[in-house]
Amino acid sequence: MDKQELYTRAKEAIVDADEEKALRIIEEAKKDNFDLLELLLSGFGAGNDEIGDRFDVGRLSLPELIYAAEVMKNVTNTILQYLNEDEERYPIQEKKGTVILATVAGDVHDIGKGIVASTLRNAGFEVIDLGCEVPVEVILEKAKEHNADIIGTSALLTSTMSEQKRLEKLLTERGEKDSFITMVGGAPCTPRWAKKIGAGGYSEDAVDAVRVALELIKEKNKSKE
Ligand code: B12
Repeated sequence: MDKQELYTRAKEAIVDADEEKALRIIEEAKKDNFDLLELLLSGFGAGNDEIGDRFDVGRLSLPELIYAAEVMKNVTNTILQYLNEDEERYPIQEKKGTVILATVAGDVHDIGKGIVASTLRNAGFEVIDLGCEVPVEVILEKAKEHNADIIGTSALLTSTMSEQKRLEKLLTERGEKDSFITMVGGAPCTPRWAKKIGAGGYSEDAVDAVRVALELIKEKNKSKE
């Protein structure tokens, strides 16, 4: 099957909130040995963008958005489960470090964070996923408890991005800025935003998140020498 055709069908399945079709596409892709992570991000992900845009311009109601998002969440979980079982493509790695991940307070969007958790785990990080709507104070407390190397926060709403800034401020106030590497992500975040608030890193997607995390850990270990 043609990759582009597969991605178009994946996008349509999310836009139509057709879970049966979506799961069928995953099985077909698996059988034909397509990269399931890429299918998730570029195929089904494009459907997610489309429903977001339709919601934005009033072509989709909130219940419709919720319904389609539920399909996307199940699709994501199915693919992540397959990826976690795929030891050939993702062999067990030596431990690279510990990451605390959370979606910030006031924000329930957790699909993207879940994907980032999975790619980081497959790359050898121990990931403690605190879920969504997590206050920065709790994030910091957990980071200390687990002696984390990296704190990654996800924000999908322009109104909740300020929590990422609050985390940096809290770290500075407590004199703990050098204790943790911070990474920010979520659709409204940009490298500029990360720089502005003083976060250690930013990445646009779950694949790049691994590259950035590995780089930052390497830098941290070098500065310890
Ligand atoms: C699905 C969805 C929902 C679902 C969420 C379900 C869930 N469990 O996550 C539901 C229906 C619940 C929902 C609710 C709402 N939503 Co909504 N939602 C979306 C939608 C369509 C997709 C988000 C998504 O899952 N994307 C797919 C994932 C894979 O992408 P991602 O999250 O960006 O993650 C990737 C990267 O950003 C990065 N990444 C993510 N996190 C992190 C973290 C780190 C550390 C790193 C390094 C990288 C990283 O890697 C990920 C994988 O590649 C977006 C539109 C869009 N295109 O973003 C709107 C959107 C985010 N929602 C929006 C709105 C307005 C809302 C509501 C306020 C609607 C309402 N009136 O109630 C509520 C808010 C509820 C709340 N308090 O949080 C707006 C936000 C507008 C704004 N500028 O703030 C958007 C942009 C839609 C729009 N165009 O209007 N939503």
